[in-house]
Amino acid sequence: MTTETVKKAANGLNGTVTIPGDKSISHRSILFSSIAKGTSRISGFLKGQDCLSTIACMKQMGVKIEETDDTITVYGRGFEGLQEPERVLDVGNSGTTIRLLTGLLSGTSFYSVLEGDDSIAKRPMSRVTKPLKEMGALIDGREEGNLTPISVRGSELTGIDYTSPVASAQVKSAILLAGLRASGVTVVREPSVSRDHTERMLNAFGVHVEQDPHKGEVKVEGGAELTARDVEVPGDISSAAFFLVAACMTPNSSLELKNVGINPTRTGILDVLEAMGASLEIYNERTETGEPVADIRVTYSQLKGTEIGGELIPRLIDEIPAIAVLATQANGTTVIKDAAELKVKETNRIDTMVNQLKTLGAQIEATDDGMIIQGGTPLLGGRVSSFHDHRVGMSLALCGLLSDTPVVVDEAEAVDVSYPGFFQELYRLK
Ligand code: SPQ
Repeated sequence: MTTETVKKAANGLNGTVTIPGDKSISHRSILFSSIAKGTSRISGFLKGQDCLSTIACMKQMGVKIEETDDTITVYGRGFEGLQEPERVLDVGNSGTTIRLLTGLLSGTSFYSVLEGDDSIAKRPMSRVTKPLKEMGALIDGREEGNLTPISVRGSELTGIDYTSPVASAQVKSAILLAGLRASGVTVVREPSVSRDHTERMLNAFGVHVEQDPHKGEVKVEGGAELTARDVEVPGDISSAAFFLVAACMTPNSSLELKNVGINPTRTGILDVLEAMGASLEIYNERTETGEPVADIRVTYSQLKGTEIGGELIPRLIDEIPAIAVLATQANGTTVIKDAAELKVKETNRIDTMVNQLKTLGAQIEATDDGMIIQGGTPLLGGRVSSFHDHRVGMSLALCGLLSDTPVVVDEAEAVDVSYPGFFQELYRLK
């Protein structure tokens, strides 16, 4: 177990941070280039544990993938080029890997088994296995296919018209990946629009995905083939979030965040920061492999509490732990609702954040679908744990920037899942 100690940043945080590659887009770049025909070169790839798990799984299926310091080269041989893995596919801590792979494996001609770590063993899989079974997929697992290990025997699939009860990019993507191998058309509808990296990247690989964001609907036709192409992965706004929050709440701070993905399905945190009165400048806007990217300047200012819910939630779901920390420092109360999905992440992020923040002096209460945070509360030093949840670990670390005595974060190695080098970067900016 690794422990990190974060001390007060009396002079604020200042400097430039180049944001590491987007985790969601990095996963998809490996999956899609593996089933495409031809060679794809991926730059800006996030070498976090989760994305390395996706690479390891695809290699087990016979895909040749070469890694150098700044490029990943994938030699795709088409969907038919995938081979039956000899051993269980280990997804580590990655929900994205297991959910998207289950969809992709459903339409193969072979047998495979997926499992991961203790956290993956608790995360619900029926949200993807249920619709996939409706398409004809032969899937099993504990609790009738809800829990790992998950076995998939590849089979003939038929397109479906599926209305998902949750706004989830993992559900949508798993069904679309199966839809590529199914006969007929596959339609996925969701209550509000989740991140659309799968749709954008499939389009970039030559597959026509029809999107109607007003209806929350996407459509793909079976049989479409992917053509290899080079991919530039933008920086992850979910990683930038920790520095956005750090600068907003630590007096004397001003940070320049370079290379931040600003896909509108992910920028809920920017909307919230603006509503709270943050000082943000977004500039140098450009597009990389169909994804909007920009640089952001963020400067300390006194913020006010806000209410977060509804369609905003899928656009900032992974940033809620960091927003909860920020809300302790705003004037007034912040209410986060409609976020029950937080309960099925790497940990139950409502309970973990509420319990851990309370030990640091925060006035925060859990609700059924979110939390209520009283602002203007001084944070205290103390010992907390990430509970093996990368976003919890990084969010709690930010509290140490303000507390008079240090915040000690146990199980700090969890951050390697999405942001290797996070603590070094945080210490460098003081
Ligand atoms: O991959 P994993 O473990 O599910 O990662 C998380 C995270 O915090 O990094 C969630 F725990 O991000 C998900 C995100 O919450 C990544 C993701 C994707 O790449 O498609 C989509 C979201 O999950 P969901 O369940 O809403 O589809």
